[in-house]
Amino acid sequence: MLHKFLLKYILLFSILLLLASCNNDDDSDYVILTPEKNEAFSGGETTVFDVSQNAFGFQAPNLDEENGLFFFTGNSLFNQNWVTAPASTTARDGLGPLFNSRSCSGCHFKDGRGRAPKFDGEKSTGLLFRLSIPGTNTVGGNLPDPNYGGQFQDGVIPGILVEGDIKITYEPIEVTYPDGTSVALQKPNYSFINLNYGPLAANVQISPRVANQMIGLGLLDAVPESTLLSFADETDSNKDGISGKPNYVYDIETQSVKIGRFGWKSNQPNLKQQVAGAFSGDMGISSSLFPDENCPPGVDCNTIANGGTPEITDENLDKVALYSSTLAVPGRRDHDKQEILEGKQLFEKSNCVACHIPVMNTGTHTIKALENQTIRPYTDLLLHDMGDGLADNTPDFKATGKEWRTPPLWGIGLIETVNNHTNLLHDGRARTIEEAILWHDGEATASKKEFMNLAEADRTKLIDFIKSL
Ligand code: HEC
Ligand code: HEC
Ligand SMILES: [Ca+2]
Ligand SMILES: [Ca+2]
Ligand SMILES: [Ca+2]
Repeated sequence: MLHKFLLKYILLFSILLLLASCNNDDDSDYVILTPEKNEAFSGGETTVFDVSQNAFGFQAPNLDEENGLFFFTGNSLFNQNWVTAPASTTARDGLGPLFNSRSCSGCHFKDGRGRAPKFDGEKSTGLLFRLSIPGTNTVGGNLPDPNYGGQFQDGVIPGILVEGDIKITYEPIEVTYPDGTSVALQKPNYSFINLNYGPLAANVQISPRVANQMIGLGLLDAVPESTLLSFADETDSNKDGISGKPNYVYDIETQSVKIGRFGWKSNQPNLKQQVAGAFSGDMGISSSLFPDENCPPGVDCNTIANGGTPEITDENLDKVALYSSTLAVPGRRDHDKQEILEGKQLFEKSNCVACHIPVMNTGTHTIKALENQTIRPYTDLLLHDMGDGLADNTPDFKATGKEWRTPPLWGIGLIETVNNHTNLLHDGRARTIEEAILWHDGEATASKKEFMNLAEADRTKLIDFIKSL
């Protein structure tokens, strides 16, 4: 009996061995891949391991007690709805007159990624539209549309007309892999309807942008400028088709030009200005950096009750900036599995790492917890020409109408858990990681082709690696 049993297993084992050797059709020997030291800690000591819907919402665990208290207040200013003035809650009044959302979390739901509306008229999903006309202002920024300003707002306080509504339609575009598999991409078309303040300028430039996940932003702020410049190759001197250039933008507080790091075109120099810009443009809350209300033409905003001058105090603005700087980075899942490590190799082989730079170190920062960390953000924070398909045809300081910042890929696999969708890219057009890759063009053409030439099983491994980030 036992003898028969053994024989059966020996037979099975030899068949398996045979199969394995047949499968081994490349000439490389099978090697066990191992992860790098601390590879699971994408945010260094700020990393948190949690895979719940709150995965993006944790305070960096190494934050000191005082900053922990600021984080707590910043969190509530981020989550709670702001209200129209005058109100009993004077710390949170002054909403509007024009706004896109009543709270930061209306767009960055659970500190995560926004998406395009699912139906006409769905509000505060995290997609907004920057408006501009050709030309630049005295500090190199964009000129606003004469009637609708620098951003289209589809919300308004009572007694004033809303700017209008947005309608989105999608055009299908088919892409076929060399192996014959095809994927249907969708390209968005936007129209602005029910406009209440006259037409948009004939030459208006429209830049759709979706809200980013809020994790690890202070770490990106703490990467030394010299590190970012070492990634740049503006004239493509190494002739790999990839240039990478820094944006240089206006810093309002210091009234000087600084390297840009935040926003889809690296159009903001630091988090305080990014946050103050959001309070102003997205919610109609004035601050010391943006003291003026966005006032529609023909409306006298001085006759509208405001929430103070400015509406958010410097103290509270600093707390929201601190909050935005110190959200923990989620740790990797399954980073040591063979298939994931193979996917990582394919990601390197396809030269995705030329822009999505895997690892770097932070330097000094006013927030000690962010200093001297080894981080794995998968970005260079630089601008790249991504081709006509993704172009918004809107320059932004040094960024052209075809250039976008390489977005950090950390946490990307958890967007589905946190936000219940998998929509990616600057306007949320990609419905999957695969679609996002297939939209790559311009400087990323060669890299995308490498991906498309992989066998289907290898494409899946590469995508699963990205999901583990
Ligand atoms: C109407 C939707 C909306 C609201 C409300 C909103 N945001 Fe955003 N947020 C965005 C979009 C869109 C971007 C990308 C902006 C860009 O590319 O210029 C963004 C970007 C950011 C970034 C930079 C992220 C990065 O990766 O560079 C920070 C920080 C941020 N928002 C903080 C806030 C804070 C704080 C508030 C509340 C005061 C807020 N946001 C309110 C939509 C929104
Ligand atoms: C030339 C630089 C460059 C290369 C090479 C490159 N990317 Fe990207 N990647 C970008 C930029 C820029 C974007 C943002 C484009 C946009 O939003 O319109 C992006 C976006 C993405 C996104 C969506 C991120 C998000 O948060 O929405 C994924 C996923 C991605 N890239 C994966 C890859 C993979 C996989 C490869 C290799 C096959 C690759 N990239 C190669 C620059 C690059
Ligand atoms: Ca206001
Ligand atoms: Ca407007
Ligand atoms: Ca180059």
